[in-house]
Amino acid sequence: MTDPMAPPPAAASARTLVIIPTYDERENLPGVVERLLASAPDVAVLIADDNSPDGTGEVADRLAADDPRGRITVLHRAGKQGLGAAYIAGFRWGLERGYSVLVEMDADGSHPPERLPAMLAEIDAGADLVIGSRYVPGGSVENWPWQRHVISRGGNVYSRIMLGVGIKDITAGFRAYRSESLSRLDMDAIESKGYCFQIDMTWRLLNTGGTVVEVPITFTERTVGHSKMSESIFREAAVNVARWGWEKRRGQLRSLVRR
Ligand SMILES: Nc1nc2c(ncn2[C@@H]2O[C@H](COP(=O)(O)OP(=O)(O)O)[C@@H](O)[C@H]2O)c(=O)[nH]1
Ligand SMILES: [Mg+2]
Repeated sequence: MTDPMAPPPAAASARTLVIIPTYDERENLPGVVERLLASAPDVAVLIADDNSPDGTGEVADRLAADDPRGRITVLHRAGKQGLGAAYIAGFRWGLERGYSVLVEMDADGSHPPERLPAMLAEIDAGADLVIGSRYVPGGSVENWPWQRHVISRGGNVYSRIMLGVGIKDITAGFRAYRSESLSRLDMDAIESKGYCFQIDMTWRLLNTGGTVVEVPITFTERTVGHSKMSESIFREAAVNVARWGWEKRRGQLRSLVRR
């Protein structure tokens, strides 16, 4: 029998770790962390810095020291190893410490932390992965040149067709994962570095039976610093997505032939 005096079970969102990877974001980071803690005061924050040459690591240390509630930790990593590696290190750190929800958020201000409570509500409602989506009704992108729109939209349409999934914004980087579902994925096998990391994680989650919900956000391109998006990142995504789509269809064909 349950103890009538026991407190009600805490919402999953009460044990949330927000992981913020940084590389040369000293001017952006303080404002983003301030907005985040104003929108979701009970979360813990892990800043994963790859020894940024501009001193972002020290800025992060100062933010951690100045937070009266001790909510901020800094993971100092040896050097630039890409977004995917920083997130995997952050996920491991969070899983070891028993957080029930792990959130990915950029440091450049493009992901609105004000939408995090709506995203965490979907985790509480049962989703395994919640994507802060630019391409569902109510979502949008601000301050992008037309070329960037074409690449992002094109990448999503390409992934939908190749992988045969209905997710509108599979490359999005503002996400919340239920830890239980994340811990089932073989993170050692992930080699994707750039955007592909987001697609890779989603694809693995779907293949383990996980559910995905998209919550609309307004994505606002950074005004300070520069994007680390490059042609090699783009190529990595194009090649891997084609390969995963092919492997899936080959598997389907084989099982048809066997029948
Ligand atoms: N730790 C770490 N963070 C990175 C690395 N590359 C990018 N980031 C961070 O990942 C986030 C997204 O990167 P950004 O350059 O804005 O990519 P974009 O939004 O796709 O243009 C930002 O917070 C970056 O500082 C990296 O190699 N290591
Ligand atoms: Mg960005």
